[in-house]
Amino acid sequence: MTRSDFGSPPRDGRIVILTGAGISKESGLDTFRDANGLWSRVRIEDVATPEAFARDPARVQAFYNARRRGLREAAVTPNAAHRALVALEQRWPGEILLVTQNIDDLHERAGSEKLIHMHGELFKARCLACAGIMDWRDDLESTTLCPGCNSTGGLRPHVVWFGEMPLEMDRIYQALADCDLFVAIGTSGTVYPAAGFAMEALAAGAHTVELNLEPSAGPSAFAERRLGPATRIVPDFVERLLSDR
Ligand code: BV8
Repeated sequence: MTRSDFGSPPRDGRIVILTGAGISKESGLDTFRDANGLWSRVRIEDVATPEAFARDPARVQAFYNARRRGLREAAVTPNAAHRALVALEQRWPGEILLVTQNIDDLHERAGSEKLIHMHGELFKARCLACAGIMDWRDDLESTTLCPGCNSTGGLRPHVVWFGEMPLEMDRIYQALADCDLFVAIGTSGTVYPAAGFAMEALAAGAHTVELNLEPSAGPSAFAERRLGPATRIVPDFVERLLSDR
């Protein structure tokens, strides 16, 4: 298969999509670094590191319990951008992989199947005692019993904190090395290793596209940029990709 030198990928090209908090913003979930984002209200060091969990587990559990309750709210549903990515997965003839930094479940609720949650999932818990990973939609406390091993005090959110290894990195790097088109959607490009994926794809010869409300940080590895709210620019982009075939 020949890779396109620029512009959209060959008809049966391989696509890797990376999403961040911006794709869920219009579904009512907070981003992290926007004006009133999550990190403007709490410090990463207090709620999103293993050291924070060891120091004050109740505070960390409370932070994720509040976000889990928020994600359960009826008003929080997938939006047109999530749905456009499902249409692309279902109608694109080549391989496609959706990598999300988000821990919400909006991509799977929209119908995405070829999906990797590289930073874990808010509706999952992990037991430090038995390493079990289980679906979990309720609050977590230090007194919560692990249904797998009946121990207490060991259940944590199945979420990748700062300083921890993101999930399925080998599979992600292989997909980046093989892809013809890389699309980053709604991410500020400030958290590694995800922030380095565009450069990895570019180095592998892919066409790189950023769909964002504002341009992401740092030197750009993007050959193409489209700015606007995700619910408008993602459906437009997918429509153009599918009509160009
Ligand atoms: C790692 C889960 C080794 C938790 C998250 C010192 C010590 C240890 C590590 C480091 C260190 N210094 C640097 C590091 C690396 C560190 C890092 O990058 N730190 C940053 C702060 C500098 N990274 C790590 O620790 C990672 N692990 O390095 O392990 C390693 C190295 C290489 C290879 C393998 C292993 C682990 C990082 C994971 C941390 N966990 N999330 C939780 O969710 O609570 S990261 C957190 O930031 C979220 O997951 C989020 O997804 C991610 C990135 O944020 P964005 O999604 O981009 O959101 P943001 O608010 O920033 O931007 C929103 C964007 O949307 C904006 O561009 C905005 O314009 C746009 N937008 C807004 N509205 C809309 C919109 N776009 C479209 N439409 C709209 N309507």
